[in-house]
Amino acid sequence: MKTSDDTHVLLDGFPHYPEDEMLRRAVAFQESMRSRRSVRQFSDKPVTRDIIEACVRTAGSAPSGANHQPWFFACVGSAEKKREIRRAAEAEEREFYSGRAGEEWLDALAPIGTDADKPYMETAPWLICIFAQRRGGVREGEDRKNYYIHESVGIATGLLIAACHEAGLATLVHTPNPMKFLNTICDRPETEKPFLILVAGHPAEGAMVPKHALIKKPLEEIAAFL
Ligand code: IYR
Repeated sequence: MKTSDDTHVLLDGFPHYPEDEMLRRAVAFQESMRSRRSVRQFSDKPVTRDIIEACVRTAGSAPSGANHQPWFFACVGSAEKKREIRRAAEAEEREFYSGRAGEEWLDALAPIGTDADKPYMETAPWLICIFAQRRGGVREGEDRKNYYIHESVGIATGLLIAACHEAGLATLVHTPNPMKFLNTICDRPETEKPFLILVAGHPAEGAMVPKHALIKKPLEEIAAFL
């Protein structure tokens, strides 16, 4: 085992719980996440920036390839920018729904009931535009190759969604394709690839969710213990 030296420190602050407490916490988190839904009807009720900042800090704590943290979260709250993003996204979505998607894909989406109209992109208080960085490094200004970029940004996004849910924020993963317009609107360099948009806010009163999304595979179907 490593001992403390110039490059390592002792694992500090890691929580240790009695076994019954471990199970209680695991089940409590599972219960909490069980009420997470992808929401497509948002309220315009504001959400303060400090709540979003805390959630993004959680996302930024994710493990990543060589700890390069190859992500950037452009948190868009300005009405004009949200409108610009909605316009550009809807233009792509119109192409998608009117042919680009193909029959099989549209068939798979039918039970969710989505279409090219995305009014919630303006109604929701925040659009968190997530970018993946091909190059970077640990320290500001570094220009090194990044590794496992999609895995890393995917993990960070998962933590962000969980953090939002814990804070009482509804979210929607939105991926218009292509999303290159986000670089211009969010003022991000060409070397960054838009990963997805996370819509965040309070759900609208009376918001509906598709029954299809309530079907979750049982443990036996998603896991094996070998
Ligand atoms: N981006 C489109 C289409 C879409 C695709 C998948 I896969 C979904 O799970 C949901 C929607 C849209 O947002 O409508």
